[in-house]
Amino acid sequence: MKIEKQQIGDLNKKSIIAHKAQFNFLAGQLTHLGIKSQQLIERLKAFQVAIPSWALGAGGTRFGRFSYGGEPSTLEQKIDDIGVLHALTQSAGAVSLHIPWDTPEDYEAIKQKAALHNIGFDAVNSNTFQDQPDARQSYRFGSLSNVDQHVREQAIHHNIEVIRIGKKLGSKSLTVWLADGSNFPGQHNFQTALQYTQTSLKIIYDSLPKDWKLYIEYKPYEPNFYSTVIQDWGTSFMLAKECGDRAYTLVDLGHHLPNTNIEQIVATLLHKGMLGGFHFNDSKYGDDDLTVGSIKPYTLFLIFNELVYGMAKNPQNPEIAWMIDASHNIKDPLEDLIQSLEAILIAYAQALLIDQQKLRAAQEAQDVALCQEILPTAYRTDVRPLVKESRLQLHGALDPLSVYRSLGIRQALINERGKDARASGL
Ligand code: PSV
Ligand code: MN
Repeated sequence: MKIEKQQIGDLNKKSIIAHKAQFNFLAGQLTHLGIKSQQLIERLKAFQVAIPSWALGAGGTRFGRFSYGGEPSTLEQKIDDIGVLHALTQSAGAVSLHIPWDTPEDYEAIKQKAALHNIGFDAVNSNTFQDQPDARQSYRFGSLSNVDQHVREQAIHHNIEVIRIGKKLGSKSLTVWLADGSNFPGQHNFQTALQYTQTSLKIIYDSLPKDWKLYIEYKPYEPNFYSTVIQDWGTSFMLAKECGDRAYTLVDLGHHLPNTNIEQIVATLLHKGMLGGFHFNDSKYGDDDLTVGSIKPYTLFLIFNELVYGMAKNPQNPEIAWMIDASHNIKDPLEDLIQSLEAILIAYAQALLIDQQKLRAAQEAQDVALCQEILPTAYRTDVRPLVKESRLQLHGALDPLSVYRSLGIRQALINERGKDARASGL
C-alpha cells in the first residue's frame, strides 16, 4: 500500500480555499506581533517523530485485546503503514524497531521498503522483559539486575545483538528500558540490583559503535509494583553518567507518578545536556499510553515550552530522538497515530509562539502575573493553520484524518491482509 501525492493533492482541493483564508488571517495576526510565519513553518516541517514498530497493531490490556482488522503481520507491512502515516502527515519519517518483536529477516528488502516511503531507522529497542521461546534463562526475576550471572549475561548479549541488527539498518542509537524490579519488600537488595544494572549497562555501552548513543529509559512502576531498579530520571541520569558521554536519559511522558512536574525534569536534563530520547503519549493515572495531548494538552504545551527553550539555549544537549509510545486499544492505530502527530505539532507550534524575551524580562522583574499571562497567550492561539500549511508545503494532507478515511485505507488493508491479521508486540 502506497499513497500517491496526487491522491492527497486531489483531496486537499476540497478544503484549500478555507485553509488559505484561515492561514492568511493567522499570518496577518502574527506579523503584527513581529513573528514570521514561514520561519515557524520551517521548524514544523523539520520536526520528525519516529513510529515504533510495535504500535501499528491493536494494543491490549491484561483483560483483553480487540483487533482492528488488517493489522500488519510482517515488518514490511509495518513500514508500509508508517509510509501511509508519513505520506499523510509528513512528520513520521522514521521507524523505531523493537527486537525481537520485529527482527528483520531480509535486510535489503526492509531497507528498500523504508527508502520507498522515505523513512529512516531511529533508535533500536531491546527487550529483556519477556522470555523468548528458545531462551535458556528466564527474566522472571529481572535481566540486567538479576542476581544470577547467567541471566545478566544473556540480557547483555541480547542488547549487543540488537546493536548488531541496528547497525545493519543504519540506526545510531539503542534504547534500554528495563522492567527489572521487585514486587515485595525484601525481595531485592536495592544496592546490589543497582550495581549489577550499572555494570551490565557499562558492558553494553562499551559495545556501542563510536557514533552511537545509549538512551536509558526510566519508569516508576509496572510490571513490578513495589520497586523498579531504574525508577526515575535521577537514577537514569546517574547510570548514564557512569556509562560515558554518549549515554543519555530518555523521558517517556507516561513514566511519572501523578502530578510530577515533567516540564521541570525536561528543563533540568536539557540544562545538563542529558536529554537524549523522548517518548510521547498521554495519561490520566499511570502509564496509560493514550493519544498524545488527549488528556493534558496544557502540560504538553508547558513541556514543549521547555523543549523549545532548551533546543535554542542548550547546545550541550544532543538532538533529541522523538518517538510516539502509545497503545491503541479501541481506536484504529493509524487514526490514533495521526491524532498524536497532530497534537505534537500543535503543542510545538504553540510553544514556538511564546515571546521568550518578554517572558525573560517578566521573570527578571519578578512580575509573577505577567509571567503567568504570557504562556496562555501562546497556548490559546489557534495554530492549526500553521500546522496545516507546513504539511501542505510538503505535499501532505491538509486534514490527514479525513483524507485517511476518504481513501478508505483501513478497508483496503483489511482486504489486502485479512480481518484476522495480527501484529507482533504487546
Ligand atoms: C515501557 O512501558 C515502554 O515505555 C518502553 O519504552 C518499551 O519499550 C515500550 O513501552 C513497550 O511498549
Ligand atoms: Mn517508552
